[in-house]
Amino acid sequence: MAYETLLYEVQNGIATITLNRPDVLNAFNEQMFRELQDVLRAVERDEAVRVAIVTGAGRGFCAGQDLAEMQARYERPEETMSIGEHLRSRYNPLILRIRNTEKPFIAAINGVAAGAGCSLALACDLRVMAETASFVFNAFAKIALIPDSGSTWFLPHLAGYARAFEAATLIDRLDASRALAWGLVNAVVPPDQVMPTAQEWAARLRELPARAVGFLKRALNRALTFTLEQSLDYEAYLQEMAARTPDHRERVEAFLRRRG
Ligand code: T3D
Repeated sequence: MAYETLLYEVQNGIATITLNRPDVLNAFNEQMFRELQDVLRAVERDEAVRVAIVTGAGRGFCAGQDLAEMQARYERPEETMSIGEHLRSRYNPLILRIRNTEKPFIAAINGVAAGAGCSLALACDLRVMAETASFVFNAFAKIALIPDSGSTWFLPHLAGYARAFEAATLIDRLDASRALAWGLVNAVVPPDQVMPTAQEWAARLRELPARAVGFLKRALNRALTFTLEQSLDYEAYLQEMAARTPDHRERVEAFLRRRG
């Protein structure tokens, strides 16, 4: 299927989703929500897809909500939904789909990420960032909103409360080196190495047993809100299922064969 606001391709088990509205730094509009939901469903359902990469076309990763479209909504309030409804029906399902699918997502942050564009990056399981890229969390504050689409949750979990508060208020451009130091990204590389690095990670993830990676993702996500007791119990539950996969037995046998 051809999309207008994004590019989607699957090669050797790796899906690449490129947000493609470069003139507005890949800001989200209504069409992009529809198309993104569609490709996220495709990633989830297509058994050939093992890993997904999200990136942006041009010099930006994603500038968050398209402000021209937001303004247009305000000009015809009788026809459109409230901002709360907009978040619940557009952004939140995207974020939850990325977090809840068992397939790993990698954000290849090629350029600036602002507002909900930051949230999209933080929802992914791994992030590689260009050394020239930056996060603009205070884009929300600058238009008198609060961080949304998960940023009030992701930021303190990844960077701690004080840094989350600082990022959301005082920092105009959180550069790549600070993002790395704060644990917001896994690696910072020269701009021309962003996609190759994401692809290399994706290729390595693709070689791991898919169910085990999926169970890991579920366990780590739950651990963020669980007690130790709950995590121990959930690990035991998921491990039962992991141990029943053919991959587990085969890999144990293969290990022993190599030794024997
Ligand atoms: O609707 C709801 O449900 C609520 C959800 C809210 C979620 C949110 O994301 S709220 C936050 C929305 N995003 C922003 O406020 C970011 C606005 N953009 C910026 O602050 C800056 O553009 C950046 C810091 C991201 C980058 O700055 P810079 O100097 O590198 O680029 P620029 O010149 O400002 O932008 C380049 C073009 O992109 C420019 O268009 P032009 O002049 O070349 O024709 C600019 O207008 C356009 N652009 C950038 N961001 C947006 C945008 N157009 C529409 N919406 C944008 N968000």
